[in-house]
Amino acid sequence: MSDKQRGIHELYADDPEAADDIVWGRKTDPVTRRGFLTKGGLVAMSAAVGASIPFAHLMPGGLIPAALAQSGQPFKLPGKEGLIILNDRPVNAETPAHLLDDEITPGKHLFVRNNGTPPATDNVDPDAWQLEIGGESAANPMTFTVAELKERFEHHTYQLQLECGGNGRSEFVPPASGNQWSVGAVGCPEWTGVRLRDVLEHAGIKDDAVYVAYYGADTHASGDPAKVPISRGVPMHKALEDEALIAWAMNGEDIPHMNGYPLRLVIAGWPGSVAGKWLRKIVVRNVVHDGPKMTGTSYRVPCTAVAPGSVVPDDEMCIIESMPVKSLVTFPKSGIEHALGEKLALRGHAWAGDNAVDKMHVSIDFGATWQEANLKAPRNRHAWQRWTTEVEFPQVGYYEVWARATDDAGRSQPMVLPGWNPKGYLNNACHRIAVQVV
Ligand SMILES: Nc1nc2c(c(=O)[nH]1)N[C@H]1C(S)=C(S)[C@@H](COP(=O)(O)O)O[C@H]1N2
Ligand SMILES: [Mo]
Repeated sequence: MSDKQRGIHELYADDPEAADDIVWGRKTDPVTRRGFLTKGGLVAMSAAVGASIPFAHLMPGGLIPAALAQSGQPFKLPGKEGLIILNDRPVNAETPAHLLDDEITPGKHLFVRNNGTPPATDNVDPDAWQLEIGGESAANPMTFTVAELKERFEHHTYQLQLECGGNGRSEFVPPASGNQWSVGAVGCPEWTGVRLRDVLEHAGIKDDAVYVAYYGADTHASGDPAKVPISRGVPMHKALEDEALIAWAMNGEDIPHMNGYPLRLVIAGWPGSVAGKWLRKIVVRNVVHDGPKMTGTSYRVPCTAVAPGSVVPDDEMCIIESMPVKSLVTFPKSGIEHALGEKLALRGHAWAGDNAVDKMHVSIDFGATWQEANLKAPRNRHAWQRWTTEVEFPQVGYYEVWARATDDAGRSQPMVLPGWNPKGYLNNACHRIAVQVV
């Protein structure tokens, strides 16, 4: 796994043909070294360079289009726009804060966090896709097609926020291994599906049930078919809440392939890792689920604060549940120039795991004074909340706008990095942007 952000050159430097496959789905002919673009790959590359490519069939495999190589612009994953690729195998990509400005995150701007290799697009047939319900605490194990789920259970639509537990990891000192997310492993699209609760109750939940977990159709990065890349879960009370969905649609359309097509769990407010993509199987467990990435330092943090760099005994590590209060400045983009004497309009989103956000403040003087911003109610529980305000600058120069949310339990975001933990989870320090007043 790479330690820093990967630009297109670095990605191609390692293994240009693998990079080609990841970015465009382009395969290289072993004899002629010509690249073969799939139709979708050609569309993606054309969109990225800004025009159709008449001689695409003559382009060598592994070649970075000069339009991208020279502009240094972030390159494109099919179906995604403006994302920054942090790792190529598996693909992980985050969204720059200013591209998260929409109230409802469009599919092209939703981050991608893969622990293994997604099922190949050609192998996903939504009509044949089956979801199995099992586990020792499911009274009547059963299987549903997507069509059966849609027919048998009531449909629900909620705007639900997903945030990777490691969002913000890049700031930890000493550094934590894993994808070096800055602030963009978060998004809040609108999801449509059936309630996990309705499906589980249909299958029958035994009295001894304590946990619900998932298995997806992705495969382990090692290629070993016996290994599962990730299988996580939540306690019953979280699995049975109204907003926990088995979803087939995002923003009224099919879920993007990289985000779990054709079926995924959406369980909001907890680390995104509980929201299983390419959903194949749900298990009702009579123990706390023990699948890959449930144990050790994965999605677990010291139960009480430890000194940075400590080795924490296993029995002093606790599974992350609700994510902490956090916010983003999504407008303007960091680094803008702004004219002295004009008010600067600011806006962003704030969220607080299972809680709601109660207050939002901004500062232009490195946190010495704070001004309260307007804050909207969420569309529904577990949706992020829009905040807006205006600030005025006293003279020309370099400023930072800092944003700080407070949840309904009175907890605020810290200004600096919160509690260190071995894998760098739960960094909810204030987001800041640079403004040059001229
Ligand atoms: N099957 C499967 N589900 C998964 C993952 C995965 O690798 N495989 N990654 C998880 C993690 S760690 C996160 S943060 C979210 C990310 O969802 P997204 O890629 O749609 O943004 O999916 C979760 N569900
Ligand atoms: Mo994650």
